[in-house]
Amino acid sequence: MEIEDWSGTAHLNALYRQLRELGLESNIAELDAMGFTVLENLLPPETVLRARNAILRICEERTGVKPDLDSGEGLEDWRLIPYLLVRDPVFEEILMNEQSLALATYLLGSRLQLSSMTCHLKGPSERAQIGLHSDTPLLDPLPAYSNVININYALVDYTREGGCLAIVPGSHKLARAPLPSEVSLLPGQENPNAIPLEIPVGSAVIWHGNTWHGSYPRTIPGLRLNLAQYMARPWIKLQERYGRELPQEIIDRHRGDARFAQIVGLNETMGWQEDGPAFLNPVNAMEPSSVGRSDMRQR
Ligand SMILES: O=C(O)CCC(=O)C(=O)O
Ligand SMILES: [Fe+2]
Repeated sequence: MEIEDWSGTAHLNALYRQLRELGLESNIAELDAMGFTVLENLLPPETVLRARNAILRICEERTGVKPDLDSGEGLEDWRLIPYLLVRDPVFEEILMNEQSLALATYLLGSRLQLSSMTCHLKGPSERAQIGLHSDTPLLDPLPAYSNVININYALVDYTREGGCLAIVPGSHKLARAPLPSEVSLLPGQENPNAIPLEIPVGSAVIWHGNTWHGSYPRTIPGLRLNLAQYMARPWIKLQERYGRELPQEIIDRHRGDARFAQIVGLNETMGWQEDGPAFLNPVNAMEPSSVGRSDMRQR
């Protein structure tokens, strides 16, 4: 059927038409029914390579150790490498991917924001699992709609023995986080409803904020690299500091891009101080060149 400008779905009509044009209608059906969907081969190999190199470089800068991609030497557990957006332009490119953003917007609404961009860098270990959990913080029961979402980019081929992402299909409808007895992905104790996402490098998995997920231990040599682009409705507390904390050179690179400004919270109106919000106090208005250095000057 044709999607028209119906008033009852005013927030959805244009987005639905965009999703259809992008060929993503079955992905939204999968998100609604199963709580997750896969976009195969979304990132070109050259982008994957740049992201991978950047993560290993950042890991070395922060920890003094650069684990070996092929052998895994230097990392016998998993380690979170956070706050990637500000450390290499390749992450800005991935953030603005049209397909994944369209699906994220379907789940979170047009005012979605980036909460964090991290890598769960995993080396060989029998025990280094990330147990099953839901990414929605501090809500019990969980609401039917998504308050947060995650886009998990495979920066190496994902296999079960390689420590790939695990998901429990349909768990978004349970409206609760897993019990301690349901979280394990370790051999012999695995939640029987969990499935491995065995997908080629460059693919992305997107899930509803309630969906139970985690990742298996890596039992073969080498590293498992992901890129977790965690996004939230704007009233959820964000994990990393963007907005006016972003380096000026990143702001300059995206000058005039209203969508980027929205996603990294350059127009964030909350968090004012004694002078109150600028939209109530024109004295606070600043030059456009200071976009991103102030919370509310762009209105
Ligand atoms: O290891 C993984 O890929 C899962 C990461 C995860 O739980 C998350 O990004 O919320
Ligand atoms: Fe998670």
